[in-house]
Amino acid sequence: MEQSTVTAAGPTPAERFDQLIAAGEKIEPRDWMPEAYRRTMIRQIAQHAHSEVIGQQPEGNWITRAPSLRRKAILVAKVQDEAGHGLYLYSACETLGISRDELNDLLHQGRQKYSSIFNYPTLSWADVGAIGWLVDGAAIANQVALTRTSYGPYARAMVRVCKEESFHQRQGFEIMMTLARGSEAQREMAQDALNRWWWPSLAMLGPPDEQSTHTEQSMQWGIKVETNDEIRQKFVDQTVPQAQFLGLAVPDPALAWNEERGHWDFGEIDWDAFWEVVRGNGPCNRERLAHKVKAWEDGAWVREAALAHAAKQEGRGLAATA
Ligand code: BYC
Repeated sequence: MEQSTVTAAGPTPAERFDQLIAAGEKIEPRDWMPEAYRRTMIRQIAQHAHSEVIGQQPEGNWITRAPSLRRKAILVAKVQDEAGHGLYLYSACETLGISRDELNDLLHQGRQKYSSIFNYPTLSWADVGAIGWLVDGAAIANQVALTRTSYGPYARAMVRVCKEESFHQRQGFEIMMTLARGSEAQREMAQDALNRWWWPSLAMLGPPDEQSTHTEQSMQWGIKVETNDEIRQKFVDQTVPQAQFLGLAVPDPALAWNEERGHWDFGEIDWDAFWEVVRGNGPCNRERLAHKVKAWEDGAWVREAALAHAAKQEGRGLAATA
């Protein structure tokens, strides 16, 4: 039988990439991707991983002073979860061809960012509640959207992270509820924490769409499936009724239900203050980064010992199979 000589040329790697994006399918590490897509993914996943790791510090500050054994056990578990999220995310980032050591170096040299929100101090126990309720709440609003992001390893990491973040958000809300229903001093502490964390939590979702440098391209590539402003609106809509339930006042005189839009209207965010924090001039930027670098340096002997142990085990395994 005569062999067919028709060898239909398949799509080029670039066409295949566009087809996968258009079909809403995932890009996997083995797939060809434009260099700018790879760079954007590394930037965003690294920033996310660094945020999870540095994000341990503000709440970690209260582990030794948690008001009961139960609260302490919950907080230790929550902070450990955040470290775990950082580890999944560094692994996802490594699939793009960059090592964890390189990512740490970039953070320590100030060449990669972490979220603005972790540059504020935790002044009272109520801040632990406010972080769980508002910061984890905002993070979930963003991350639920990211479960549909186009890069497979990142999307899958987000599914798992979101499950844990939902629990974190509930434990924060429960702390706030206990304080809001407690003594007058406790209620004031909860209100004070809401006053200080509300605006930074809204800003953490990124600059307004018209000032966002990456949104347009990231939407085209399916990296982002919702814009910063869309996610911010969702977060406000779901959080305002929760504040009302707690009997606490959202610190925004412009906050009003808009019947026509079916959304809460809210006031102007102070974007100059946000950019100051992003540029490194927030209340705790220097302290957070210095602590991170010190922890990395102090842990060098542990990493060296683990590597030496792994090499020894491998040597033994080889000897046994020889
Ligand atoms: N802070 O064009 P845009 C957690 C930068 S941790 C600092 O909108 P993009 C938790 C942005 O990088 C979870 N910088 O950017 C842990 C860009 O500058 P570069 C944290 C910010 O990437 C422990 C420039 O502004 N979540 O839940 O399209 C305890 C223009 O912005 C920030 C994530 O990391 C900011 N807030 O969109 C408790 C989510 N916002 O890079 C809780 C993953 C913007 O060009 N990240 N910038 O120099 C994302 O989804 C997106 O990167 C963003 C920004 C929505 C944040």
